[in-house]
Amino acid sequence: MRKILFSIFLGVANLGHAQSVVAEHLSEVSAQDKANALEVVLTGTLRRDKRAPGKYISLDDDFRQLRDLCWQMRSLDLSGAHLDSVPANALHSRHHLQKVVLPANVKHIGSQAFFACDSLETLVVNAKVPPTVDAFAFGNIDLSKVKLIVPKKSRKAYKKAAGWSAFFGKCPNTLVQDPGLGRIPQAVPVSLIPIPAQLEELKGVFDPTHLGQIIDSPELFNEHEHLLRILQNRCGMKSLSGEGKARLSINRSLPEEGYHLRAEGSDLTIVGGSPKGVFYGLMTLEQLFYQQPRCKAVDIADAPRTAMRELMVDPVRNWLPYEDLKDFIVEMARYKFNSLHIHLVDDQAWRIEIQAYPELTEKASFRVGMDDMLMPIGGYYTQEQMKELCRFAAKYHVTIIPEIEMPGHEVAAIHTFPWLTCAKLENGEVPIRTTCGVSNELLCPSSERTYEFLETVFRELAQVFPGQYIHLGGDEAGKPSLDCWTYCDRCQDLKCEIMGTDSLRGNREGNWRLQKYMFDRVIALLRDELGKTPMFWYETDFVEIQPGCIGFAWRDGLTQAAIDAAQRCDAKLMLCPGEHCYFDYPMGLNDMPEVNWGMPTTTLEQTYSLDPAWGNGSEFEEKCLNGVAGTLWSECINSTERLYYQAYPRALALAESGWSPQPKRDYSDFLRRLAPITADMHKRGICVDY
Ligand code: TNX
Repeated sequence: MRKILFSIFLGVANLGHAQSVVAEHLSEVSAQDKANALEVVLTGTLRRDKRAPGKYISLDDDFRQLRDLCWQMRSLDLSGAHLDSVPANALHSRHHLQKVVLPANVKHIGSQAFFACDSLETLVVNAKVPPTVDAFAFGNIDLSKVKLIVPKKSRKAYKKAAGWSAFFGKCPNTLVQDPGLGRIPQAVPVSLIPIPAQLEELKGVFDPTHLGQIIDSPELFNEHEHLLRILQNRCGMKSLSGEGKARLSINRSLPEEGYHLRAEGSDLTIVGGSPKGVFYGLMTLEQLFYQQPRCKAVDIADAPRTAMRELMVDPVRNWLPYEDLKDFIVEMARYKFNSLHIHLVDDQAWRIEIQAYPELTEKASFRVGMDDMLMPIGGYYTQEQMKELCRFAAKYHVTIIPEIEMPGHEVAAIHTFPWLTCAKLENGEVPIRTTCGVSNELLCPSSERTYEFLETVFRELAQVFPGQYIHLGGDEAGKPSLDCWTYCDRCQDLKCEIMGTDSLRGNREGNWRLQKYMFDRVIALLRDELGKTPMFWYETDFVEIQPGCIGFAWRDGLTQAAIDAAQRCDAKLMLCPGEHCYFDYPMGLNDMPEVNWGMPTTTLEQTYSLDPAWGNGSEFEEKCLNGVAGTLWSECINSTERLYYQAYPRALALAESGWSPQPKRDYSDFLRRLAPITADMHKRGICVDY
C-alpha cells in the first residue's frame, strides 16, 4: 500500500517535487520518490537484511533505504511499524532529520543509530518501557535541544533509564551501555598507539602543571605552538608558571622522524632527529595525557619502521568539503601518519581547478547519484584552497599527495573533452558515470593532444602541491583491460612501432606497452623535469616499476607479485593490500550495508595483522618498502562522519603496522591500548566502533 499525500517543490536539491511517502516497506516506493521524500511514514514489519557471506547487494533493507536513499527526509514516522530494534548505524549522520517517531514495540536502539542527526528537534518514543540504548546511539547531538516525548506514565522510567537521562538534562551525553570500549581504567597504564620502539616506565609521575619554561630554538616554532596547545587543551594550562622546564631540541644523528622523550617530575625533554621527530614526540606526549593531565614518568626512544604512512581519501565518488579535510589531517597526525593522498579525479567527477581548462570543473564536478543514492553530489577544490591545505598540513608534518588518474578512471575528463579518448562514443560523448565500477573509455596514448592535456594538468598540479609526490593512477583501465585501444588504428600502429613487430596488431595482447609508453612520457616530465616522484597503482601487466617511481600493491592476492616487481626493478613499493588496508570495506557483514560492487569485509584484526614486509624479510624491507597506505574509496561513504567511521579504528591498526617494530606488536595488547584512545575520540565527537 502506498499513497502520495502531497507534493511541494524543493528548491535546494532541484530534483522536482518532494513528497510525503506512506508505505509498508520502502522497496515499494520508486527511487525518485525516495529521493524526494521529506516525510516518510512506514507501516510494515521493518526489514533488516541479514546478509550471507559473499552476498552484498541489498535492496530490501528498510533502514539502509531510509538512511541512504531518503537523503532529504525531515521527518520519519514509524508509529505504525513493527520493529524490535533500531539497528546500529540506522540513521547515521542524516543531518536533515528533524523529527522521529518510534513505535510502542521498540525495545532496543543500536549503537550510533542516530549518530550526528544534529538537526533532530523531536523524538517521540511510544514504548512504555524505555528501550535499551547502545553506545553513542545519540552521539554528536546536543540532546538538550531535543524534545523527548514518551508515554505520560513512563516519563519517570525514562528519566532514570541508561541512555535516556541525558534528554532530561540530568547528565552529559556520554557513553551508555558501552560494550567494553571507552571505559577508562583506574590504574591508567601507558596506552600509546602506535606503540613506541622502546618505552620505559620510570618511577613516579610527570606533572606538566609545574612547567614554567619552554626552551627551544626558532626552528621549532611550530612545535613550540603545538606544545602550548597540548598543555592548554589537555592540562588546562593557560600559562606556564612553575619551576619545571620543557626542552625541545634537534639532534640530527637521530632518524629524521625519530625522537627521544623523557618526562619525569616537573621536567620534559624531547629531542628529535628533525622538527618532524620533535612533533612525533609531542604526539606521543599528548596521548600520555589522554586519560588524565598527569601521567606516569616515562623514557621513550622511538622511530618509525617505514618512511611513509598514508591514508587515501576519495572526494570524487562522494564529496568531501575542504574544511573537513583539515580536521581529518589533524586526526591522522595524532597516530603519526605523514601523508594524505587525495584521489582528485575519476569517472564520476573532476575535483580540482585547472586554470587552463575551467571546463573540467564546470562540466564535471556536479552530478546526481552514486549508485542507488539519488542525491546531488557536487564540489571541487580551488587551487588556492589546495595551497592553503598544504600549508596547514605542513604544520602537522603531513604531505599531500594529489592523484590524477590515467589512462582509465578518466571519464570525467573525457566527458568534458571527448577528444581525449579513442573509444567509439555514442553521439560523440560519454556521460559522467553515476555508478561504481570500471569504464572502458581510456585516454588515447597515440594522440599528441592527450599529452598536451596531461602536461598542462601536471604542470599546474606541481605548482599547487609542493610535496615530493604525484600519483598517476594507472589502475583498472577497462574491462577487459586496455581493450579500448585494440580498435584504434593509430594506437595499434604505435604499438607495432614500439614493439618492432606487427604480430599483435588488432589484438589486445601487448596493449600494456601503450600504457607504459604513456606513463614513461609523463614520468619523464614529472621526474626528470619537475623533480617529482611519480607514484602509481601497480598492475601485474606493467611488469616494471620505472626507476625513481613508487608502486602501490593494492589488489587482493597480488601483493607478492608487486613485491617481486619492486625487487626486480630495485624500486620502492607502498603496501595497501585490499585484504588489510581497504577501509571502504565494512568491518563486518551487515555493518553499514550498501548496494555496492560486492565488497568483502576487513576486520580490525585483519588490518592489524598486516606485516609491511609481507614475510619477505629485511632485504625487501630495507631496499624496497616505502610504507603503508589505507584507502577510503567513497562509493559508499556519503558523509564525513562516515569517513571517520570507516577509517577508525582500523587506521590505528595500520598506523602501528607502519610505525612499530614487529616484535613489539601484539593484538590483544593493541586492544587494551585502543580503549582509552577510542574513548578520547568519542569525547571529541568521532564515532568509532569495533
Ligand atoms: C578499486 S583500488 C579501485 C577504485 C575503487 C575501489 C573500491 C583501485 C586502485 N581502484 O577505483 O574505488 O576498488 O574498493
